[in-house]
Amino acid sequence: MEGGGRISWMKYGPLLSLCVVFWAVWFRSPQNEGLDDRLDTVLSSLLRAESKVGVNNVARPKVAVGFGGCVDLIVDGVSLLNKIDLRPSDQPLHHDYIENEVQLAQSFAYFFAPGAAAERFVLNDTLFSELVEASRDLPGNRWAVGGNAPVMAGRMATEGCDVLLGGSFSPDFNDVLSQHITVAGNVVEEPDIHLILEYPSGATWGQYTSRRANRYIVHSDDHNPYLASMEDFAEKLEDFNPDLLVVGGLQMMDNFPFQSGERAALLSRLSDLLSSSSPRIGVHFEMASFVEESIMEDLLNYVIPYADSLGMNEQELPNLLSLLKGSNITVLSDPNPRVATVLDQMREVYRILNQRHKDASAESDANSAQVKPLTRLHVHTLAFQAMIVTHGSQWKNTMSATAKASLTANRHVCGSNDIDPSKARLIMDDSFSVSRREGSQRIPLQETRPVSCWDEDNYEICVAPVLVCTEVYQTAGGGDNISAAGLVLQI
Ligand SMILES: *[C@@H]1O[C@H](CO)[C@@H](O)[C@H](O)[C@H]1NC(C)=O
Ligand SMILES: *[C@@H]1O[C@H](CO)[C@@H](O)[C@H](O)[C@H]1NC(C)=O
Ligand SMILES: CC(=O)N[C@H]1CO[C@H](CO)[C@@H](O)[C@@H]1O
Repeated sequence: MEGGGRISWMKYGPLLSLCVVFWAVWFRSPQNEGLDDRLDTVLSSLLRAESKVGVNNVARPKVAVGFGGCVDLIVDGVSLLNKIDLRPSDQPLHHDYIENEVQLAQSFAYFFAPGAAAERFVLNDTLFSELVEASRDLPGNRWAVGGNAPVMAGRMATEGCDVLLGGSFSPDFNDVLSQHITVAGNVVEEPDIHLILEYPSGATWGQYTSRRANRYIVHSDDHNPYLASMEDFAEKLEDFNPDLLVVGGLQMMDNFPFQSGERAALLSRLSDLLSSSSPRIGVHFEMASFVEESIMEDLLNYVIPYADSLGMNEQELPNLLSLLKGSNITVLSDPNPRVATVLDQMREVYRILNQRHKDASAESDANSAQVKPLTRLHVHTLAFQAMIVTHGSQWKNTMSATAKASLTANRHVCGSNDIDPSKARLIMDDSFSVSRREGSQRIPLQETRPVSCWDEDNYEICVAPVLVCTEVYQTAGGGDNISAAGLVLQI
């Protein structure tokens, strides 16, 4: 597919240069002012939508979040590869996991050019340590609390929740967590390290140029795949009595060399935990970059049937959908999908999962494990946020939550709580079609009411444009911050 990409570049190169010139001229013209006004209006309208409802700060909502966590070492991806002298591979290839440098170069090249988020297990300890060592003294590197669960927990604590966090951390890790977070799990001496190779839009590595900012993550965890904190978490859960239970971080089990049956046993234990929690408690599952087909099957059996709510990005949505339709995993999808495409995929995931729920409930008797219908689906993309929420379900304030998710995307990627319109850009079109079906309604993007919500079937859909950050501080952890921010207004 890369070959195809190059050919079209050659063919359309001259046309493209012309467009770039136009673009540059246009941006220097007075029209630019109109554009700035528009952005300012969208920003102030989103802020207004976000502040319409607040988190209840008196009785702080209680959220339990599992599992695991790590220390993120964040580096500029291309600088790291250059430092270890890894030459760009002329064979971009997908690998389920990474065993050597050649595979790393091929896998990185595969995702870097389109700018698609990816996360891979490194089976080779020597290679992983070499990468970490090389990153330690790379200029501009940063260490941060990482892992889906701690990031979501952190965001929720910041937004006014009390959090029970399931994970095994080192003592100094515990010290940097918010005072509103209580940890359930063991203490470990050596935390797992995740190496985050960030790259901005337009970065080059040999013959490759990235089409959007994103990151490629490598890890080689010893602790996280075993969900070691689960028992302690389950025990503390009863007393904690949360309003919401959030599960993430399960991708650390993807392609991990488990003993036979080990993973299924862990996930089966998790499914007991989820199904035995009070039906009153909402359960949210945050998807991630999964490539192993059997673990996706396990998720469909052990986790997703017990979740009321799912969160995912534009790569994870088509991946889940294709599996639900009986096809193979999709490793790479369009990193900049249109609204209509995403909404159609969301409707289908919603329909199939709820049909499965109906079938499962019809088969089982009243005493069997409590499977739940899907009542909330949140998809975060670079250009927009989209949510489906079932009418009459427990989820409140969908419009404001979508606005908050959208603002959080900019806050996270720019690394600042205050949004600077001069570092933002609207990339969603002036109007969008609600479906790819012919004759579908088009909805204009109104600057003064940027979040569009409408009813369909038995649910409401809301779509909000993202003020895409143009001076990227960090993309990793974005989905977790965004998902968590959306959830806090809905409980
Ligand atoms: C693991 O990585 C090291 C360092 O890059 C390399 O020398 C070794 O050949 C790799 N092992 C395997 C099994 O590929
Ligand atoms: C889909 O998966 C099956 C079974 O794992 C495999 O044999 C087949 O080659 C895959 N097809 C594609 C198009 O990747
Ligand atoms: C860059 C950014 O704002 N990310 C935030 C995501 O959430 C974690 C946990 O709350 C924060 O520490 C990060 O600052």
